Amino acid sequence: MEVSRDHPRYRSLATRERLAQLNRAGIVSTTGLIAHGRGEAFDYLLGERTTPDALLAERVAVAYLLEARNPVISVNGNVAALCPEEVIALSEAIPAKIEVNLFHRTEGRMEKVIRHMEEAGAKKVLGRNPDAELDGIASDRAHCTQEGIFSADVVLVPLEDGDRAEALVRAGKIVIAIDLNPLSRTARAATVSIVDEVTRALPNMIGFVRDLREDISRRRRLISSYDNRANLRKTIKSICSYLQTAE
Ligand code: PTJ
Repeated sequence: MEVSRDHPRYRSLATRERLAQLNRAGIVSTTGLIAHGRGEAFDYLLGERTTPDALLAERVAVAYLLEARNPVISVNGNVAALCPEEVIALSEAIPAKIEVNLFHRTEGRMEKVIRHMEEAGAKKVLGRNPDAELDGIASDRAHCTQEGIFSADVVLVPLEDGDRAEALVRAGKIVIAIDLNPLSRTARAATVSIVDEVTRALPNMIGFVRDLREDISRRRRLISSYDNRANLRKTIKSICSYLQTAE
């Protein structure tokens, strides 16, 4: 379906259309469409903007990624569909590895999502040959690579399910979530919870890499002074005050 550029909700409709197309192509799962709708609802409640609390979390997340020994960006169907170029740009800026890890995993879908990332310009995408398994995950998401997620010290997980976020934390990793729902299990479990839309969060983070790359002491100050629980509480308060002022 062609979406008119004059429509007041053009961006939202065009994104939905893209996700629907990539669902037909086997890249986005059907439940990925439902997850997107939930994300849109939370984004409305946030005023469809990046809050100051999200900006702080994005800065702290970049500080962690720059400090990491083996940082990995985990990519699922929705993320591959929404922002492949931004994932690649962030992975090159840090630098961090990219690994595809799917909730609804089939060999065919893994190949399609990995190829989609490669066609967008990714030079190396992990996930084709999983040789390790994370403990404590009932789903196929446990399969991962030794080189990537399994040995990572910092993992960025945009649009994650709660089980794997908790398992990654239990495995001793720093987990950075991007999730529009500040009440989700993922947001509660993560070390840094970025409550922002993924296509707004990643460009901000790419900008922060430039600011923080040379400034080690500022990075460490950001990390040591950050309180994720307090930041999530502020986000929930900003949703409440936005709702009170919205007409
Ligand atoms: O591609 P697969 O098979 O790995 O499946 C991916 C999904 C997203 C279906 C899977 O990871 C899943 O079921 O996730 P959940 O548990 O529905 O969680 C997704 C979270 O991401 C929800 O809390 C949504 O509010 C949030 N979300 C949805 N769209 C966005 C978002 N957060 C940031 N930006 C978005 N665009």
